[in-house]
Amino acid sequence: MKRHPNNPILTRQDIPPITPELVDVTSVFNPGAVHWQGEDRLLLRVQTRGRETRLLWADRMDGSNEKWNVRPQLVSLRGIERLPVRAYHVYDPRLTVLEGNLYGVFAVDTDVGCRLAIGICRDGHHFELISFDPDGDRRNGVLFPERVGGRFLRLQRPNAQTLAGGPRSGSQIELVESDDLVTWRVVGPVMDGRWRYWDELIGSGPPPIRTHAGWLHLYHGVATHFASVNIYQVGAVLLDDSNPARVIARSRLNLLEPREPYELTGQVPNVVFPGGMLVDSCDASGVATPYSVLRVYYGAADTCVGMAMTSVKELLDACEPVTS
Ligand code: BMA
Repeated sequence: MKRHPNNPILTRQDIPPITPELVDVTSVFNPGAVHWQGEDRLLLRVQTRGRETRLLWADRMDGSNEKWNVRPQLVSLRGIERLPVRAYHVYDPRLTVLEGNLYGVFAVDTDVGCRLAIGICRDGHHFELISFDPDGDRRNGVLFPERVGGRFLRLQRPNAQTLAGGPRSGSQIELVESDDLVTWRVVGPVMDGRWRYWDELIGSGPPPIRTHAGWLHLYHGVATHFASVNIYQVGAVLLDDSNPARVIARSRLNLLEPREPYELTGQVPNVVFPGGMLVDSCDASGVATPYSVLRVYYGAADTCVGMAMTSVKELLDACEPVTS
């Protein structure tokens, strides 16, 4: 993947003050991305000096320079305040347009662990809560952009492991399905981390996109280096078109790793964390072609936002067949 020359494309200096909520913020990172009603948008995770999490929209200002205008209005996930558990942080949004509606899948930090929530954006700004996992510690939930076999599908990562220092993570991505986007049942495991290599712990990146070869999906992998340091990188996987629980091919190498100073140093060092991807063009049936250009938006060191470009062909070429 090729980093944009203007990286990092968004830093804390780009966040407009919203008194008293957002003044002199600490960081902006891990955005979701979407092409919605003719416009490109990012949904930014912003952290205050109180380590509170806020969400803000950014609208693209021009085609190629990666200049974004951050809206000076907080984004809410309405309904979260009515839950029986207290939600402290709503973060790492993944955005999907599905049957004409814009949805966000959010990680929610609560007293009882991390939960996945889905919101629908009806007014173009805020989200309304439509689904909240009552139990099960999970993160990195992403909705498929269409039904498969008549069902809605989501990838997610159960947090089954505790990292040195406390945070819960996991080494398996699983597929779940739903008839109504509200309640979800497990279909089965999709892929596991590869212990001792770049992707020991894993989690979905941006929502998968449909190509003629299958569902193309970016994920993040964490190398734990014998619990001495966590290095977050990006790789790709190709899932079967009609049975996305089946992996067809997967990248052996990572395709983006922390190398630039703003990725190596920051609040959490050595992190590139992909959450959003914009596809420049699709064919007449809405399927990405080999030459579709992909813009990948990622959090760098939990401090700022970077963009790296690639194409469907480059990602497919990087994936090696998986036999099982
Ligand atoms: C993960 C999540 C991400 C974060 C990453 C690196 O577990 O918390 O939001 O970017 O760790 O700190």
